[in-house]
Amino acid sequence: MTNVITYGTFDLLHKGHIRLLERAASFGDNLIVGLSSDEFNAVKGKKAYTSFDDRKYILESIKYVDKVIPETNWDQKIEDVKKFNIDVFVMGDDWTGKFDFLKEYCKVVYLPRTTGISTTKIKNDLHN
Ligand code: C2G
Repeated sequence: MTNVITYGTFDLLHKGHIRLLERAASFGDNLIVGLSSDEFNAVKGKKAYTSFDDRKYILESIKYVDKVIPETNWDQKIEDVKKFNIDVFVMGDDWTGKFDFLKEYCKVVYLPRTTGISTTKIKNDLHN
């Protein structure tokens, strides 16, 4: 069994998120999502509209997602890769290079982001 992991906030879920999850899932048999906690979002300088519990509930309903774990800090990835026997780590290419330290433990893949959509764009468009 090939295990895949990715991380994110996944707020105001949109096509870009789903396409990332779909492509990440295609690299293996199980996809685990490290979902940023509300507290960790504050560390990332983000404030999600939807609570962690509700974002978790939504992600767990997606057919590409097998397990959702909390992401509470920047430093848990190596431990997660070992704990869940991860073979492939996947992120959007806005993170290219940032997680290359994981190459010692698993395959690291950065996928092209979906253009034209983002949570920030949704918020801005709705505000204006
Ligand atoms: N994404 C994408 N296309 C978009 C928007 C997002 O492919 N139009 C991808 C991002 O590149 C990321 C994932 O969807 O891989 C989740 O995006 P965010 O929720 O914005 O995640 P982020 O805040 O970047 O958190 O430790 C890693 C961080 O938790 C990543």
